Amino acid sequence: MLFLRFQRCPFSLTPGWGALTLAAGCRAVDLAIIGLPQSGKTALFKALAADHGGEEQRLAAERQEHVAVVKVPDQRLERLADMVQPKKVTPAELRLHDLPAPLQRGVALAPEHASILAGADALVHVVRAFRRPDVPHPQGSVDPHRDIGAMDLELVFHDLAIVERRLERLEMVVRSARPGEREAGERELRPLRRVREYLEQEQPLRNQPVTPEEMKQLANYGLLTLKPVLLVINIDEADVSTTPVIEADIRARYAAVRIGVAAVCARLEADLAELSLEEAIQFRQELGAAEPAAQRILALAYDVLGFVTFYTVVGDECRAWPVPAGSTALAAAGKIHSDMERGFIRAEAIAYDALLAAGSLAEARKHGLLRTEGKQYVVQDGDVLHILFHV
Ligand SMILES: Nc1nc2c(ncn2[C@@H]2O[C@H](COP(=O)(O)OP(=O)(O)OP(=O)(O)O)[C@@H](O)[C@H]2O)c(=O)[nH]1
Ligand SMILES: [Mg+2]
Repeated sequence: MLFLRFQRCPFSLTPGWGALTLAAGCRAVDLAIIGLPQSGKTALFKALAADHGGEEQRLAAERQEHVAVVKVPDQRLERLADMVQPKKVTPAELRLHDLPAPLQRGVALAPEHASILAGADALVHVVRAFRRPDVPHPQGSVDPHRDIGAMDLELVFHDLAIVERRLERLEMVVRSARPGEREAGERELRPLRRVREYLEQEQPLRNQPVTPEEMKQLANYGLLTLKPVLLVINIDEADVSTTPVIEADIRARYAAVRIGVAAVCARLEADLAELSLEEAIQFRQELGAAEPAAQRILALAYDVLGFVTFYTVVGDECRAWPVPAGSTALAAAGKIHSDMERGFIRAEAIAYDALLAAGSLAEARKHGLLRTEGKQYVVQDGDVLHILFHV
């Protein structure tokens, strides 16, 4: 049925396109929350996931679920929706994983936790800064800088073990390979040897000069220090009024490309997130607490991924799509639906600002503002795309 509709009308914005978009089976963007025992990982998870969500989220919390899908705050999408007035607005989503077990040298992770970590697009590292004598710190004292370094070292050792195991096996294969096959093995060995050097110097890989080609070769090993990280300093209730100062200090020390920084009192935010929005606003005022944190932290987590967002306005839906920076129009089409990738003809593209200035898609089209782009076009952040395809 869908097939016929697309064949007859591959070029127009029919509701059929919307139906296809909704059927998208694209991979979620995954964030794994890590940190020392009792640093506040679950509290942060609740703060980000509950979001004044009412009964459904309360039940999920009661079931002690450790996975939640949350929406990425997006002002551009809101403005686009104001303009288009669609029936449905679908923001980009992040899937949060609250990992119960800490990484510890010599302690094997349960396979399900290991695969969540390996598959995560970014890590959210919760660092304890709250003081509470009744919650003992595994190191005996509260020291965020020590803990940030210690976790990085755990991640480095984790990666080094993976790289050494792989190198050992590959070197054996290469030694006994025929000359023709040896070259392929050598190609795989090269980036592994290079990153081993960094790891042996206890350097996380996330900010080392790794070429895109090497990045591709290393992508399947699940190396944790290669992933971007958001450091979340979990501050004390008594310190919430100075959140921006604490955050600025930590940012000056640690923020970099692929390293984001936030300060938050996770337990307070988790408690507030369980209240209705009105009650939470009132409590916040009484406590002199900082701005609501969940939206800010989710936006920071999204930023650190280094993704670009493109938008589709199709049928009754305005939707935001995250794709890694540098993705082509063809990859963007595949993100929406595999049929769109398979039958890709071309894309019509307009920058978000230009569309807003034009006032509507129809006006933009009338004034020739929709560019025609091919498969290899590199999607720009804020592009509004219309994929034309034929299956
Ligand atoms: N005062 C204060 N207590 C907190 C804060 N965040 C967490 N806690 C408390 O610290 C304890 C541990 O918090 P969790 O969120 O369970 O920490 P976790 O990292 O998930 O712990 P594990 O999963 O056991 O490693 C709980 O008693 C929390 O109430 C905070 O921001 N302030
Ligand atoms: Mg926990």
